[in-house]
Amino acid sequence: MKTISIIGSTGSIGTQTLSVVAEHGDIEVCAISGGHNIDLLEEQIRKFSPRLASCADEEDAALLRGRLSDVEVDILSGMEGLIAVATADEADMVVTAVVGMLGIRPTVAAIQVGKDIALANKETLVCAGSIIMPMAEEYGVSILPVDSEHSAIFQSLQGNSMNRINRILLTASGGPFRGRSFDELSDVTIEDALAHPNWTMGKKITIDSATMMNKGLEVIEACHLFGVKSGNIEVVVHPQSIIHSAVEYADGSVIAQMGLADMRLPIQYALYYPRRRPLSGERLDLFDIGTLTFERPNLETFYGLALAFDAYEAGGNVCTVMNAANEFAVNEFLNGRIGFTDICRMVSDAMQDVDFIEEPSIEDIFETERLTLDFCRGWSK
Ligand code: MN3
Repeated sequence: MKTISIIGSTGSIGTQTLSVVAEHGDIEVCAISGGHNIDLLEEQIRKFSPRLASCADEEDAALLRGRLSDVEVDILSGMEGLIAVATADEADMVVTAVVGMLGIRPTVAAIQVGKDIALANKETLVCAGSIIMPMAEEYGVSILPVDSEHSAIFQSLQGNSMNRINRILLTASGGPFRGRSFDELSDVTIEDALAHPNWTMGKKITIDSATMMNKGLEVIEACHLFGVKSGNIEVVVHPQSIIHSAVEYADGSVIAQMGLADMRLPIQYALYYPRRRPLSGERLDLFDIGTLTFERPNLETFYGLALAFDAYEAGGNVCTVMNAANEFAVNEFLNGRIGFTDICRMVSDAMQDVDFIEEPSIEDIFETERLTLDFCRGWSK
């Protein structure tokens, strides 16, 4: 029986991971961590019986210990708790489903004790990919992508270990603002930006999809995961979200993975790799879909995507600056403090301002984050 731990169990990917686990009943969950939603965390602990759980702060942890006095479970909090969950002895694999740079330290800790990683936390690779990937190799751990596009690429690579990737076609839905000009986005509301046409996801990634910064982060994630240069990645806007991405080989053959937009599929593929298991739910009906369409992304409207290509090409700590500024700006937007188009403006300005470090260590990455957040707090249009 496989045993997993999950950091970020109460979020969108975390809850869907647990629903896959519940559907099959042959994976044990030894440790989970959540944020502030302790009602859901309590429910998950009662249902999945992990021996260790963690939440965001000590106040919540104390509350949870009281509520769960009838259950045998250790409850920790904060970064210490996250790392304890990520390195739990019995776990063969850690699902990293937290949002943001919060995932870096626990992911590093998990790799260093030899856990395979089902990676849903793309910010870790965006900021620290050049440290994480060689480290994974050194410790002999597999990094299995959970992001739907990267899972599609990974699935399209099966049986092709002898073949070089010519090009990756990274598909994007285009989000709720596809077809608009940059100026038309200046007064969109939080509700408009949260209305994603195809996928139900957490708030941060939904806003990232509306700016297409998400696709930018995914370009960088793909570069690290699959060892390609950004010049070998083509972003293809595909509004139906049926082709989840594709790989082109030397002979011009393009292998794609298709399916309905259901995150449980890439989650399950990572959990059971290389085996495929039955999964409940609707099946893809091509007659029902009828037409698949493709467009080039508009890099003027969605210049978050252009910024990500720039950041990757600049290298060093620039992706960290971009990511940290974006995390801050998205939060500011969600709290009504800045407008939608300010998100990419702030990110772009931060990328100009923060000092360049050629080969950042993990500590340099956090220092870069700190400097970037300082800059963003003082930012004005
Ligand atoms: Mn994705």
